[in-house]
Amino acid sequence: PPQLREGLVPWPDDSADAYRSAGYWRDRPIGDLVWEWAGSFPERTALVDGPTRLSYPELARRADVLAVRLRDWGLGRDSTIVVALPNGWELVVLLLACLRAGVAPVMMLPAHRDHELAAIAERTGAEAIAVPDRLRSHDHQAMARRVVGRVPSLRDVLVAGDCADPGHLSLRAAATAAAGDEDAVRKRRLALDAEAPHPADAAVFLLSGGTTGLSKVIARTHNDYEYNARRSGQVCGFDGDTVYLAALPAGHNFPLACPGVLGTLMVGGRVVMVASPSPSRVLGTISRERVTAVAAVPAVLTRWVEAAEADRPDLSSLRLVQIGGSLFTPESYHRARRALGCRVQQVFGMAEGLLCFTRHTDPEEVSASTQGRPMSPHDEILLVDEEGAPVPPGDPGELLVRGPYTPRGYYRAPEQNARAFTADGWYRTGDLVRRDPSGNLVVVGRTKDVINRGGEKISADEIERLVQALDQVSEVAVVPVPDANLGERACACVVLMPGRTLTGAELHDALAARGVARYKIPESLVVVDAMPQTSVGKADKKALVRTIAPAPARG
Ligand code: J2J
Repeated sequence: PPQLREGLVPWPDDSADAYRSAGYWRDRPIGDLVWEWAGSFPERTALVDGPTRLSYPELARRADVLAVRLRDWGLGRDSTIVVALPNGWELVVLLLACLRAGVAPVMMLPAHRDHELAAIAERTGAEAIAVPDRLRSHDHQAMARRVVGRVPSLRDVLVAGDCADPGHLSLRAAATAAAGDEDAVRKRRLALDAEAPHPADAAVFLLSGGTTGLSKVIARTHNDYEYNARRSGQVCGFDGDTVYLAALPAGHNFPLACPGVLGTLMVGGRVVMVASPSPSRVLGTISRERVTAVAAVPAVLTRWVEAAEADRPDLSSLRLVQIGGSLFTPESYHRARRALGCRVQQVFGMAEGLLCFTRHTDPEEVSASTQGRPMSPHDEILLVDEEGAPVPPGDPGELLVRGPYTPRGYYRAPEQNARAFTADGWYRTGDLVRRDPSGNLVVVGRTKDVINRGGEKISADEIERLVQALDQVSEVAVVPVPDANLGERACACVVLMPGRTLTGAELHDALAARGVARYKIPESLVVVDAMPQTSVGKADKKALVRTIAPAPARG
């Protein structure tokens, strides 16, 4: 039997047994399902990307052809590849090929740059990196080449799109190579089945929103991630008539499997991929492809709602808009309901596992003002105070969670695990939550030091380390400031070295030159004479936030 990767933190046996006997864990690699879908839905379209339309059997054939090619390229059951592709059919075929071959993809974003790609490739020991050719004037191939030069484990660059460098491998050519006759297809399938990965092994790696400078990676196993997609599909009413639009970057857990792409394919629905969540692209695609379900973060949804109010596009096919990732107000909820004319579902989720959804049976008020409740009967949640003691009912507390799709530790990160997980395996979410009388959760704040920029999480510590390294800077603290469009954005507060200066533009250029993803670069800079300190001698971020964004005077 295949070995599990080292560095995974397994669930204890008694929990694993309980999840198996409840039918959550099925002990089948997700890649097995690809041919099951092809058998169950031989006539249906699985995937749409512009003019490309792939049936379920075609998707299965392409996944297998590419899986064998991955094997030829030396990638197998122990391998990891970094995937930083935009939404498109190549991303889905590569994901399924990886699941077939047992190669674990690290789901990253096309917005990531040298700094993030190198750190994650290093942490996971990735052997290859998959990138687009160019995107919005950025040369991803050249970037990938630089990253390969920096990270010893990295060997190959896989390119979706035009493969300019003869040393790089063309994903498109590999995935569209002829599958051969029925016999060839069957032989290939059997060969891959014979070397299927272990269902308790990592199926995909997801990035954590991150609270410390070291990037954390979450290993989601075949068992737990299949259940994640299947159960969320049940809760959200996905079925063969579902046409799911993947508009958020599919490297995110939400559009990938909550229920997302995987949850749609599992039930014979149709996935439509768009490479950008721009309102014109999204609303036009909804009308044209008769989309029934889509996920968004509040900052993105606001733009869709504004465009829908202005242009009155045909959204009659739409039945469900899922909204999650950052704070969503009841006002925004009601406005979206009116403008989109369909069900709006709040989702409070995390790449670490736990998913909470409002249900279609909930009263309107609950759907508008809560972030839902856990999807699995076996999700255990606990709200605790600063000492770790349970809070009285109705009071806010830090949310701790355990369950059948919430792993018990990060991958290869024992030190961080000691902090992020309790001794008995609870994951500390860093979210402050209260339970309302309906039993649903309301997110009221957080204890973790992150900036939630329109749903993208930025680790304050990670950016502080980068800014601290600049010669001009003596001390730095990165804090969230309110932003009308994004909810919040990052502000760097710095104490300068004597006689030095620093402008926002210089800070931006310095971090961009280090290959930091643009969304993580602080958009504002405040120079302070001295850093306010807490009683334990750390930067007092609450005081900083008060000084840079003074509360409006009450009249
Ligand atoms: C407030 N904060 C929220 C919400 C997540 C579905 C939906 C979202 C994510 C996600 C996801 C929130 N209101 N409705 O993976 O599958 C904040 C919390 C949480 C963190 C997780 C999914 N929904 N959040 O956002 O891993 O702080 O996942 O702990 O990116 O986002 O971030 P992430």
